[in-house]
Amino acid sequence: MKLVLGLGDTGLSIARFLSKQHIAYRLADSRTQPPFLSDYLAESLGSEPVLGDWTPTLLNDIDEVFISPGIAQTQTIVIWAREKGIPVTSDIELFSRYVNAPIIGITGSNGKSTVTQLLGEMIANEGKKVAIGGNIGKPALDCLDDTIEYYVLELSSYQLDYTQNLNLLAGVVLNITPDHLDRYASFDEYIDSKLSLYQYCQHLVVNIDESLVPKKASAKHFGVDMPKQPTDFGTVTCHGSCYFLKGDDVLMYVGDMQLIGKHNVANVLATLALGDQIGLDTDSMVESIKAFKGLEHRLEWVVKKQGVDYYNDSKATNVISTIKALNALIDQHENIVLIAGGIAKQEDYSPLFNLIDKDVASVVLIGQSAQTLGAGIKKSTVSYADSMDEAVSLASSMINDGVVVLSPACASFDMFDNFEDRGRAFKQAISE
Ligand code: UMA
Ligand code: ADP
Repeated sequence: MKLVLGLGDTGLSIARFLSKQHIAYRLADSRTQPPFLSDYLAESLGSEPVLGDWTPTLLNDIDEVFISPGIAQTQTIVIWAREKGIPVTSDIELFSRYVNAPIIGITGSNGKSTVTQLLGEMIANEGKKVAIGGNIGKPALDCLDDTIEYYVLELSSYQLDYTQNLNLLAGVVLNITPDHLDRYASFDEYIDSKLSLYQYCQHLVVNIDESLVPKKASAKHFGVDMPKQPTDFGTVTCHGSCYFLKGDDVLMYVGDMQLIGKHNVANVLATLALGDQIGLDTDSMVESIKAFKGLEHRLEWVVKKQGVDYYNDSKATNVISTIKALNALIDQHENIVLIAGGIAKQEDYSPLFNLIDKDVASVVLIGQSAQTLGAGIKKSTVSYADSMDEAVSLASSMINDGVVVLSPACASFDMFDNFEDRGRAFKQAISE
């Protein structure tokens, strides 16, 4: 019998899949009210789930554990299973055992969802049937369908940690910066987790600007400078205008894409390199880039109101993503008011504080880290708010023309269900 751990999106998708395959399983969740309990019961998927603290008896008669990515490897149930020699497997590996179309895997600390979505749109633009899933939101097993020609999967380090076998047609580790350090014993362990993706790839895509990713002779490279090989992707700036290049060939004017910021230039280059590795047509990829509006909550332009542009970057949950967002906006606007805060991660916030002190007029801080973050900002004006409504109202009162951006550099769970909920609260507050 199998043991399914967790009854969130992943656990529910595994339960549905195993039930369909008539594979016997027990399901357990350490929470007494897991998110999808009512769906699981309503669909009569399996036996009564075991809820509450993990117990060793959960492993009786079990030959494999299928685990949700949110359950850390340090949890007792994982330790007990490993002591008994029972394999602990991700939904991604289970998916790969049944899939019969090529998979492209995308990981990295930031930019995964943007690259996953854009690559999916490029493949669809060539008239191919494509499914987009994984950490981006739709569990991989929910995407399984015999008519699909390509799967594009966003893979988190948590999913990679529980994966031992996977066959990827192509894959990329976009970048590596400190994140999720509460889950890893060291930054090196997190780096190894991300880099593990490459061992599963037939075709590799490597970011030459990322020093933590080893260069590989067989890989296709991308980076913001002029490409060194005719098959690599990069950019060139000519009379102040920047262009995407493949080798020496000019593909398009960077200003023709709707996304903003240098980080998105890197994301687009990575996507071009992946598309090229799987044989997509260059002109068609360029069309897709021009049409791509970006994803909600990622430096998303919301509205211009009384001379102020509002941007929702709620997905920025770490320092580097907020730095990238600010740099993109600083390039275009003089006055910036930043709304940030939430649950701070175990990382060094000083590069963000320095950038704020240099280029951001005012900051409004929310959430449990507000006072700690406020103490690090020395020059810019700092205000505090207890709710998103108050934060937006304060921010709007501070500026007549320029930008108000929500880019928290923190997780959202102290005040919101998730980053989407936080982004929606921001947009709602603006509309009021
Ligand atoms: N949990 C328990 N007990 C359990 C099971 C889970 O306490 O028995 C807790 C976990 O510790 C965690 C939370 O519940 O805090 C949710 O974990 P989960 O694994 O049940 O989450 P799912 O609903 O299955 O969603 C997961 C991904 N979540 C995580 O990795 C935390 C989703 O990524 C992903 O979209 C979904 O699978 C489909 O593949 C979200 C995420 O935040 C967006 N990912 C992290 C990120 O992007 O930074 C890695
Ligand atoms: P992920 O799925 O890895 O979290 P997203 O594409 O959803 O990545 O973007 C998350 C956040 O990170 C956004 O707020 C965005 O502004 C920022 N970001 C996107 N791409 C990059 C990048 N290449 N480097 C740094 N930050 C980025």
